[in-house]
Amino acid sequence: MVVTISPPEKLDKTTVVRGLSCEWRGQTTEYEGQPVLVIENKHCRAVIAYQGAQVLEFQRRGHAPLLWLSEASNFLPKRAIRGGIPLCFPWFGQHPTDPSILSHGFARNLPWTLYHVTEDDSGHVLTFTFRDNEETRAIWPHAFNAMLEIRLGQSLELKFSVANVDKKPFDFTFAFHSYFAVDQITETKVVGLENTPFLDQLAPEKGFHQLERFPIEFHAETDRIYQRATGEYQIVQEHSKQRALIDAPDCSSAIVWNPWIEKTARLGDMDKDAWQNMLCVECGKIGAEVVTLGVSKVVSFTLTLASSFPEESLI
Ligand code: TA6
Repeated sequence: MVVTISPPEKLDKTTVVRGLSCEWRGQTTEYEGQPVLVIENKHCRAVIAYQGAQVLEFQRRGHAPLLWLSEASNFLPKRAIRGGIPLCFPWFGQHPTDPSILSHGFARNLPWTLYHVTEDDSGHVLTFTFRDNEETRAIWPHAFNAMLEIRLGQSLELKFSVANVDKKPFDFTFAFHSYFAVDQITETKVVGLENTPFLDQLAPEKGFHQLERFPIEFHAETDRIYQRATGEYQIVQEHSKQRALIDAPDCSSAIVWNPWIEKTARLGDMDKDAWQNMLCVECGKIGAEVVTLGVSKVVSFTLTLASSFPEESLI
């Protein structure tokens, strides 16, 4: 049975949304000033920040946490939260024309609205919305509606949609900037990007001509952009049997990032050794794979993440 619930206007600290086994924790110390929503159902537990509609935590019952969240992240309003799944939109990386403007766009820095929630036996679907406003138009002069549907069940599914409500077409790039929890980065591999051309952001002069025939291993700072990628990857850990399965069929760009020691120290919102337990495998449309959206057109991109053991397959 599907139950559709429109969240109450005013939520105080412990409001239980009718019919939903979730609890609004509001301004608890736990996430230092950032309002978050904690959802618990028979399949999983998840935490979502209203800022950026950012999934901060996801854990399937009986599994280890899938996502990594920096214990040193700041949760100040409008500051990017380090961890979970930030949504980079409407540009990935540096601003197209002005490098002094926010890296990775503004969607992750601003509050989204919880539009509605559905609940059925397979879990919950939370729908968040975000639309252009004076602040966004000042740095990106376009009218748009964005929506993020987050399905919380045995797997975590995100569907990001953008509608062009402007009078002219516009271009954007975007990425699901997912942070995965790993036991030890030096004993972790990424499978699925073999023989895919990549740009090493640490040696951009080499261009998109680099290829690797084997799964990616980590022995130093890694920051790579892949194009014409399949969208289907696995994170495999030597000791833990648990794998992370990633499926983003509409995303032909992939980014693989680990800041290692020095960059971690420079970032300032990660503990000194935290680089050993996190890995970003991101999916989107970036660089030359920019999206051009016509007037009154809508485009959607999906991402499905799951933790899985070899004997199980979810995707
Ligand atoms: O996705 C990889 C990357 O672009 C890296 O170059 C690194 O800067 C990372 O994103 C983090 O960016 P942020 O703006 O969150 O500090």
